[in-house]
Amino acid sequence: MKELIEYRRDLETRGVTRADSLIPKSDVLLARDLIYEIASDHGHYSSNGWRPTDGRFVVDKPFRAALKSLIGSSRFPNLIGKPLVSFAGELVGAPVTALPPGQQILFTPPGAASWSVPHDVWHIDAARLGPLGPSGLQMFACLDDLEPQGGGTLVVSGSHRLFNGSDVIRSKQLKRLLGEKAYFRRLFDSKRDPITCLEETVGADEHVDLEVVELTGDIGDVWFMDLRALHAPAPNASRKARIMLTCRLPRAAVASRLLHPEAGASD
Ligand SMILES: O=C(O)CCC(=O)C(=O)O
Repeated sequence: MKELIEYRRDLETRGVTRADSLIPKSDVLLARDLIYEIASDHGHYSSNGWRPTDGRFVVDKPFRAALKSLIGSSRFPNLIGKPLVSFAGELVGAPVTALPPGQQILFTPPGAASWSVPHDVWHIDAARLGPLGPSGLQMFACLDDLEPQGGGTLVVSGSHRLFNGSDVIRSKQLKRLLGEKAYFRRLFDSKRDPITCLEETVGADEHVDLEVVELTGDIGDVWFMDLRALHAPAPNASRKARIMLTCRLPRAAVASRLLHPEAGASD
């Protein structure tokens, strides 16, 4: 484990940090095996491995519904327990709370013909809160080993530091503002050459270093991302499914405002 100060420095400068082996392996294996079981019932997984799917980020509806009901069932362990929530609070420097619906499974089947940085699915999940300051964190836990180009979420490191003025800014509006900057104009350009190597994404806007970071890691590792950071799903060009668990962990003081960002915006 790194020192708390190092995680905090990463979050401040880059908007993402990874805490290795944060969730006990026995809990993660329990969750992972339940997902494998459902995947196997739905024909996605067998003794031959994972069945490839050639669509982009596609998961069939019955399987998606089965995952949703699994996570809502008492069989599935709560991986966002007190120790993790209080660790996230220490990273933020204020109490955080798990935003409904709590823990969610992110699943991407393998089989994408190629891997490249998308141009069109970048977003933030919750509006920027202007004068209320940073909203908190989103966590992404690896429920299985996750290699590069294996479907891990992509984050523009440094993007959380841009456009933190006095206004509430929603995702669409933020993308429009960012799109006026050269770095993001290229990232969002549907006609650009495919970016297949993350080194090609290293850049800057004024004094903010920018770079696309791919969330990869070993089973039990947990990424924390500043909720203001621009991020996107990615194709899975590996031979195994991408299985992560996510949960939004806003500062308790602004959690209700995140759900209703315009309420009291002029307070
Ligand atoms: O990796 C993914 O599937 C994307 C996750 C995402 O965009 C989100 O949770 O908001």
